[in-house]
Amino acid sequence: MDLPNLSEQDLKHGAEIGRWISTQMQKLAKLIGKKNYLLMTGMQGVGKTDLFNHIMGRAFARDYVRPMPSIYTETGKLNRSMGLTVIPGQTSAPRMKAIQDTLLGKNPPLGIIHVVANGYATIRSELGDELTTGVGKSKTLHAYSQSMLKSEIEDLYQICEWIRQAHRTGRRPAWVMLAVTKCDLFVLDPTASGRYSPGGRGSIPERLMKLTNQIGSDNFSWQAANICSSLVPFNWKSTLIQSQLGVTTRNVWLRDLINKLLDLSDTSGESAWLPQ
Ligand SMILES: Nc1nc2c(ncn2[C@@H]2O[C@H](COP(=O)(O)OP(=O)(O)OP(=O)(O)O)[C@@H](O)[C@H]2O)c(=O)[nH]1
Ligand SMILES: [Mg+2]
Repeated sequence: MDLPNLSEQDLKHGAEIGRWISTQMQKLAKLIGKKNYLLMTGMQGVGKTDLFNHIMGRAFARDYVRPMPSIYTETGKLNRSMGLTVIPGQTSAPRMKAIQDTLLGKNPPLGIIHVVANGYATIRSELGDELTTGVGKSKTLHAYSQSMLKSEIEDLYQICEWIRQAHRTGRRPAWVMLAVTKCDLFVLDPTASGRYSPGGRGSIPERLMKLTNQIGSDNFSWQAANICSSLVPFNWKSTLIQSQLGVTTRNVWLRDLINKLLDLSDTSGESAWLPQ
């Protein structure tokens, strides 16, 4: 087989991706030994790590620093018998491969928490060229969020397809919790709830309904929950959106989400950390 002509830089980049895949796979291999876990998915910058840190209680530490883009899988325990694993939302192929391998592997998760953010996914300047290409070229917040919404739909469609395939050989994942995060930024937007709620009409609820019909409602269900984590402003170019919710609402929503996850996991008798 002829090897392609690779530059020094290509080789360095390839080695980085290779190391990433190998770490990912080692973590996934460990997971195979753990029977019960939930998987958190969602595209880059939607707020997975921040939500994970809030669910785990880590975000309530005084010295909590809001997350940078994740490179590695993040893992924790929802309670004594239920793990929680977050797959980083990098746009690259290794991320999709990690999700595919987890869902179609020997030990798929019991349920999926799929995080969406109504088009408010964050692009970080640390990622350099993302700001000058694709969605990064959007001139207005409206154009930016429309583009991000389109990506959210594509992302969920792919995951739905893998869930369907996973059910050909087993019964997991048994449910999807659509975590509609960053709600503090769009709580007053009347179109947002219809976009995600089970009774709503939009590509996302329609795709999840279709998935339920494909798999059968005895074996699969989905629901949506409004949620938020760090209550910080969002800005795109010259438009700034302020956070419109307080910590009390945030904590109530968070507690409700944790309880729902425990109920769905059928481990509600055991107490997890709960915000007051
Ligand atoms: N206003 C507001 N900002 C949030 C919320 N959740 C997350 N953010 C911010 O959104 C940015 C991205 O959050 P992350 O949790 O790092 O996103 P991620 O999905 O883990 O991103 P990757 O690691 O790149 O996949 C951070 O600056 C967060 O502080 C939220 O509920 N409300
Ligand atoms: Mg992250």
